[in-house]
Amino acid sequence: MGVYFLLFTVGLCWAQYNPNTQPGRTSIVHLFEWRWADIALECERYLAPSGFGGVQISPPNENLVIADPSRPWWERYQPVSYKLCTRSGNETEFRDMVTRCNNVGVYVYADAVVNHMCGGNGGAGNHSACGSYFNAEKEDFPAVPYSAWDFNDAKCKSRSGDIEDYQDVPQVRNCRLVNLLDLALEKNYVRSKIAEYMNYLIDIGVAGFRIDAAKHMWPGDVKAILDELKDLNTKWFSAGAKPFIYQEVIDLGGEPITGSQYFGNGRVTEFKYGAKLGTVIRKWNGEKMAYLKNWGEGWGFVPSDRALVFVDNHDNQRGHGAGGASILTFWDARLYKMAVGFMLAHPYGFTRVMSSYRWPRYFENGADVNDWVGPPSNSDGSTKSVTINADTTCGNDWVCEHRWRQIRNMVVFRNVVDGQPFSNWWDNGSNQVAFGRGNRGFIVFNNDDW
Ligand code: AAO
Repeated sequence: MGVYFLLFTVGLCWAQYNPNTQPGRTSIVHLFEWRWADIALECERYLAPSGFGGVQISPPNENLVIADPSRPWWERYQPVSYKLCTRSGNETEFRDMVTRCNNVGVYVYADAVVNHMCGGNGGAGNHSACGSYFNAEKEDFPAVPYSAWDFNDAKCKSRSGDIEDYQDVPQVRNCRLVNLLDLALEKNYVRSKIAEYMNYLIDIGVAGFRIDAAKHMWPGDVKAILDELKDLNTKWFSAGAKPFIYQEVIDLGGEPITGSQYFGNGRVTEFKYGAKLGTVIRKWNGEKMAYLKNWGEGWGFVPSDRALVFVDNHDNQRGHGAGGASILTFWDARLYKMAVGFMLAHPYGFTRVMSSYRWPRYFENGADVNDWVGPPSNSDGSTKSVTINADTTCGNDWVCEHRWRQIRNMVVFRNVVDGQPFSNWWDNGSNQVAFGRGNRGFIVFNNDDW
């Protein structure tokens, strides 16, 4: 009895940190901007047989359709309602995707954009993805419904109403992130509308959530919403399973808001990971792979069981968000494979592989002027399907890093060595390193030019 009770309490405490992936499946992949129909196919034909544990999807709720620039990827981060209707697909297609992925043991993690609605200037020339009426100037979103009472304007103390100073905690959490209408999450009504949306996704069968812009919400407000969430759908998950939660908190040090403030709610995205690993693999600032011997908490990262890690994400692969120039992406394919290989071989954190599309990257004065370009699309604005070439790579400008042979094989490696200790480190004092994972795996890296 006593033992049962202990197990039960421990189980509850750890719930939201557990990715809910099937045993022996240790990574998820972000299929950025993919259509639901393509994700369903990819779960069945590739992700399940290759041992991927799950998929992070782009925000599934109705967004602002932006005309200028034309259909940027970031329009998906401007909610208009919680209807499941985007250029990735409608609700029928969403349900079909979740069912088919779940049925082959590959689970779905939704990107939850709940800190805000669309930009305050969201009217001019723009409409909503599924025709829901809204008026951004009046903060009127009848399809939820939210009205001006449900936003934070009165609480924000910055001059412009936007976040101007990341050293000012109330400002970061009460003001508008790049002019996005900031929801008043201390209101029970707003919390309940968000929980209702997330519970709708849970009922359909999702396994967890990336919480977008968590840094811009008070940890207690996030907790209040999470406390209203249901357990996962028992059609696919064991009774009492909680949604996996990972919160997007950019903490590179130097700001008063830290990742650790959010541990009570779930895991956090560890942005230092990709920034530092990129610096090491690029050999910038005198860094070398030999220094990776104490990679993980030894580098000042959050505890391993609180970390969601990645080499690049949809923001910093194109200069948004944070991490800077050191971030490695598919554009630097050789170094990128080494970085992703290291991440997947090393036991630290829960790993997310990025899967991107190619865009016409073009630098002017050090900045990519095409950082806004949306997914490969047809002339009517619809997203192109992901075609598969004879050699298993993807067509139509989908990069499909997760299908790169070295990356796919390292996803398998991580599954095989799951639970085994980091062991037998060797290095040459420079950029040749090797280590084992118990008696199950051993890996060698040579990033010296000899
Ligand atoms: C678009 C337009 C805006 C327009 C707005 C509304 O670009 O001009 O005002 O619409 O009409 C994405 C895009 C945005 C886009 C938005 C909505 O990236 O460009 O705005 O959709 O369509 C902060 C947040 C973080 C956020 C990141 C982009 O903390 O949450 O900015 N990421 C998520 C998503 C992202 C999305 C949103 C949130 C919004 O992943 O795709 O935006 O839903 C510092 C802070 C970070 C801060 C960065 C960037 O970082 O620490 O918290 O991230 O600045 O502002 C060094 C420092 C590092 C610092 C960095 C950059 O590295 O060490 O700490 O420099 O200064």
